Amino acid sequence: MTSQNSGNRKSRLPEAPATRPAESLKQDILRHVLYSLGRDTERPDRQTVFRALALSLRDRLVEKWIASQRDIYSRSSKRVYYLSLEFLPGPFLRENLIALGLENEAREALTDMGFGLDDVADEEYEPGLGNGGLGRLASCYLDSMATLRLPAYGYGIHYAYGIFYQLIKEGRQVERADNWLRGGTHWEFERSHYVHPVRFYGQVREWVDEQGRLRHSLENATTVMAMACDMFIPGHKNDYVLNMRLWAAKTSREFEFSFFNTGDYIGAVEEKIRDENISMVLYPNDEAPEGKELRLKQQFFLVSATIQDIVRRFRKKGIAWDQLPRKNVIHLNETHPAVAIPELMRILVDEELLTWEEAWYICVRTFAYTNHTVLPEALEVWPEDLFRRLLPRHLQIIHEINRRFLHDVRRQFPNDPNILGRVSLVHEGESRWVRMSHLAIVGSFSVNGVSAHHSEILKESVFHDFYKIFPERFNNKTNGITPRRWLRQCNPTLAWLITEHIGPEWLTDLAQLKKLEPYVNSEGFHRAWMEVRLRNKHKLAEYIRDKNGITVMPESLFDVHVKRFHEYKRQLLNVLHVIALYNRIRSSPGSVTVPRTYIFGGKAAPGYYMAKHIIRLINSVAYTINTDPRVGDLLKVVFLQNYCVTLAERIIPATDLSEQISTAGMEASGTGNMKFALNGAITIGTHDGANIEIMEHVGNENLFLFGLLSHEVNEMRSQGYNPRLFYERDSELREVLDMIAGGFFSPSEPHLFRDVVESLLNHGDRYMVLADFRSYVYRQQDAANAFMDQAAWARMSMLNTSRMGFFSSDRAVDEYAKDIWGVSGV
Ligand code: GL7
Repeated sequence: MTSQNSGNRKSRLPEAPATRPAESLKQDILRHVLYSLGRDTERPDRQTVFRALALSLRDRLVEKWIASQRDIYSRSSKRVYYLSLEFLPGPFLRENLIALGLENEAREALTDMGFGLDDVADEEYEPGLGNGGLGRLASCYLDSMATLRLPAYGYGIHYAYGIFYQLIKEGRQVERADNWLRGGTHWEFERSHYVHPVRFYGQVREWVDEQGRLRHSLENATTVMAMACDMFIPGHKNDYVLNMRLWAAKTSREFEFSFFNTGDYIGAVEEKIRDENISMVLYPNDEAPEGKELRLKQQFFLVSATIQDIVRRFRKKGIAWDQLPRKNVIHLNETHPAVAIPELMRILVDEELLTWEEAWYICVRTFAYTNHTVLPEALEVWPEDLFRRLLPRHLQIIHEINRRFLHDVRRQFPNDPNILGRVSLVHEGESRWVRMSHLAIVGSFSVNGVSAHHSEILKESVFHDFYKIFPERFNNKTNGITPRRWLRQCNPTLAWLITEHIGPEWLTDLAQLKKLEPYVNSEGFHRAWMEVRLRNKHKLAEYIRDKNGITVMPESLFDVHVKRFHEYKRQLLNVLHVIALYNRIRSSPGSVTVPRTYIFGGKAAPGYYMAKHIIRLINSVAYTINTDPRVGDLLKVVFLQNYCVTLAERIIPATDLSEQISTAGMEASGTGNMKFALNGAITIGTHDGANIEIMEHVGNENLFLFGLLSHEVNEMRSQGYNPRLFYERDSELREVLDMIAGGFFSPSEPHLFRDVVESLLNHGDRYMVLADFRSYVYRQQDAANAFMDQAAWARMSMLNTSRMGFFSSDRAVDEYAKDIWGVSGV
């Protein structure tokens, strides 16, 4: 239908637009197929169609982004800069279509061209520019900042290689490089003329200028250029788009005339390669920094380029420096970008010639810091020598910050001389280390943890001294997740069912899910709810059959443990229980009545021996159980390789039981726990991180908590925890451990897993696996019993979803905006 043939019907029908949105989208796709991708429009392949669709959406995003930037500028709003070494956005296509309100149009346009939207969307390869929860949180927050129309910018690094691709080969994790840029990028704009110099190494020159001032400058520095790559993050149907700016390293040589004059061509090219290495690869260590020079370089690279961008924008305003904190807030996502504090000091003191006091006044009103972990090995420190070599001026500035800080602390606590050593920014012992968390706390006006429980632990133990010094800085911001991706997009049929009953407002006001509660007693709603969930399980079962060749029963209890592999997350505790169930099935076949499908997924840091070994153990156990004819359909164990955002989107909507079983006091918050509960899975978990708040919201009767509380963990440790006692007292546990140690699951290498058992029995069981085993087994039995009553289970599931409104990242970001950043929507 075109607008010309409307004739005299025109008066009766609403005016049709010149072209329908679906038609105009189709024209754009075809135009990009031809002119941007250089392909024949007659028979484009699916990948080409995906790219052309992405480019068509980018066109729409950039228009809205320009308009949003103009809005921010004309209102002279205070800006938020969110600095993070990691972002884990996941695939963009579906999310952008939903945000732009173009899903149906895209489906129609593609159908017209002979393609299905789902197939085309599956062509997208996600950028894995983060390790896990911390990076994914940053992306959820950008989504919410855009939806709340905040004047915000995300800043990160454009790694050429993201988190490795995980293969499971013969039960073992094998890492492959993740060449996410292989197919080109379709969402971003590379700003090749938009670069900032970043300077490392060299020596500090001290000199006195004509006005008699002591000046510092860096001589013989190495310069690398940071090039901006911009990706757009749209708010939900609000025409507002913000920018995630990722810096890619480029050699400065190409920007210097001298490049052409050096005789040493190959030498120059080698230098180029070395410089551009800075943004080559994301470090794959979750919660345990590697301490490599290149990593510190990456941190400074992000910080220096970003601060230059911030300062450039601020200068355009032509207002005094002391207004900087009134117009800007810089948020540090963990300590990774904390070198921003001495970098801003350096610019203000060395380049802008402010006094130290003036500069410091500005700094501590500009920075805010979020802590995401209390694991001692994850608290970031750098050897002072390395710092001195790479960032000599910054180390001097850190020393001066420390000197003044310790001077104040000495005055505040004259009777506690030991406090100085404890809070110093530099750890002094046999070797000297710069403590990044201390720098971040001293240089920020706000320090927050990521769940109520975690924030208390920060105040009571990890940062207790700092809490005494700066009590007003400490606060909590419980994490949240975006309901657009983690319900609407990943579980469209459930989302549709919800919208059908309570309208679509929940998408931007998740507390509205409460309105589902009256339906909890409606039989029709029950049925529909469980049908959707079962359909999701069927789809996952198909995926498992395709990928792993294992047939699982969709009606069985899907018990899911997906997240990074780390001993504190206790995948080992889970597998001990799996083995216990297996033994029960073997010894008394009638004793296990609820068939279960165990699904594991997650990556281990490539150098983390025990985490990788546990992956191997799980795969060995899976093989033994899945091939044992006595087990049949009662028990299946599946390890899905390469857990990532895309895979999470498949698994979460199909989960019945969500495993959140970290040692109490060790998981700062968790966000996977929220994604599962929002989609109607029931949690089995410990009293840790955000599990506690989930329990407070969904009700103790709608999840299964177990195990030691964090103060009990500490008490047990300080009284001398003896894991052997649990082994000796519990015959079921003993049998399980003896089987592992005796090679039951590794008959060709009987000693293979002996060290796993030894870590529990002879090396202290740092993560209290044995102490929690029995209560975990009991709670698992409760879960199985509950699952037998499908109506009651459905009720629990619906109540979980309906009561998860608090865990929206919109709520979390709104709290950040009001309590910390002092900004509101434009
Ligand atoms: C983490 C915490 O471990 C996790 O509990 C939290 O939910 C997340 C986001 O706040 O941050 N800290 C951390 O270093 N990583 C996390 O996932 C990698």
